[in-house]
Amino acid sequence: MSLPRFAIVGHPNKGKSSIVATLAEDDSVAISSEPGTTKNSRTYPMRLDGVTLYELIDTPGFQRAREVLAWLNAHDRGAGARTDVVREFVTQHETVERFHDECQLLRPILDGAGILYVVDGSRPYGAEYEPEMEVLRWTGRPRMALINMIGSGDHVDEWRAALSQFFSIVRVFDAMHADFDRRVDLLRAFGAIDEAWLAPLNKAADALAGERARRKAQAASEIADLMVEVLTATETAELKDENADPAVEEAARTRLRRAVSSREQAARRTIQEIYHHSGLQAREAAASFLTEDLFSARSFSVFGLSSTQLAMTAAASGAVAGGLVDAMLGGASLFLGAGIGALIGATGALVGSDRLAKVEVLGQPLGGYELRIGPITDPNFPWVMLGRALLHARLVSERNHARREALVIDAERDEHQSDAIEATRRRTLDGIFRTLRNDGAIDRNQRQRLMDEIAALLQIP
Ligand SMILES: Nc1nc2c(ncn2[C@@H]2O[C@H](COP(=O)(O)OP(=O)(O)OP(=O)(O)O)[C@@H](O)[C@H]2O)c(=O)[nH]1
Ligand SMILES: [Mg+2]
Repeated sequence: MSLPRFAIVGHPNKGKSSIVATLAEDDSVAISSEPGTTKNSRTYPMRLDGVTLYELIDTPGFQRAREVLAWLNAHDRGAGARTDVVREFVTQHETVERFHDECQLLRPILDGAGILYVVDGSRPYGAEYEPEMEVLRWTGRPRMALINMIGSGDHVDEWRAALSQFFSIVRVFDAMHADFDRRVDLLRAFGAIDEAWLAPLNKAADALAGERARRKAQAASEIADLMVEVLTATETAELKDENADPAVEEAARTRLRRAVSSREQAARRTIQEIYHHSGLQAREAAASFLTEDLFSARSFSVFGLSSTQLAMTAAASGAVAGGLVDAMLGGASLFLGAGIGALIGATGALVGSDRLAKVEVLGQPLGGYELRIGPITDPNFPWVMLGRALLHARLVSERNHARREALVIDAERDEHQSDAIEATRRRTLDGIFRTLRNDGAIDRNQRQRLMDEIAALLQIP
């Protein structure tokens, strides 16, 4: 079975590379508003589990289509020989600088790639595109036209009329926003114009659908691991005697906060890798809620539960007594939600760090004393952690690989995001969080339930 290969061709600066990035799920493809960004053809495979499903070939834009067409016409030997004439053109001009771009884009087509011709439907159609389409017709290869919408104008109808003179299939395809279903549709449509690729492209479409479900399960599993680890995290420090040393305690507290934050970062990287967005880390915006310090009052107010919901969840799951025990043991208050409310004015302030985590001084079997900080007992902490992880995973899963701007989320108007979690789910999760906090572990069934609840909350199809 031959591997489906597509050459993405067209005028310079019309979104060819953006379409390659989208269809190959590759966020490393060079894209810019500067015409002539792509200088040479390059193949990007779409791989799943080490198997290549199809290949996309990014190409430079046409520069001298009119001259190429004139040459082809001058050498015409009838319809049956046109592919050969195009091949002769490329062979004779491959080292000629002025036809560099044309040879680069025609070569993969002559070598068997299908054609995806890209135009910008937000700009008017013009006769200057005709030589390009005519040259492509001369190759005799299966071809489809894609109308990409870069700006706000709408010239789709005139484009459709012109393109259908040269292409049997014409589609509007938004390079930057095409979601999963649109991409799969496009693959299946191409299968319809090239019989040899019908089976492999349908297989690729099915593999992508399976992959989507697998990624969601992987993301939920990673977030479940994150929750288990951060809710049981502790730090220890040696003490000179049985009296807690405030400086030692503060240092240990800082280490605990840092450890939890870096575990969160690691989970984000894992999720970005799952969704083929490894390049995203470098593009995280500074002024985003996702980069807000995990322990800041603002982070707690945006992602956590409101004090009312915190109290109701605890009451509903019979945790009031437990909460009071927590409060006595660890100094955390069940109603800290209310305290956080009061802190919100002080943006950037860390949530009452003296109340955040359990503090114990432990005698050591071989003598001496140890200070232990953690686990974090603040009842809102799991909701903040979960809320941040869910939002990040959702944004990453939806993100198109042609986007080059930072991952930003303005959640300012969306306070207490965890309040939106449905009551029964919240009760289930609350039970799991409390087990983790109190026992330092959960059993396999609870781990599975935690993962299932997270998968349901991810809102990823
Ligand atoms: N808003 C919007 N912008 C787009 C879309 N597709 C491409 N662009 C932008 O258009 C510009 C050109 O995109 P590229 O994908 O680099 O275009 P190209 O055809 O590969 O360009 P060359 O390699 O220079 O021929 C970039 O700034 C893209 O971000 C789209 O669907 N919507
Ligand atoms: Mg390009």
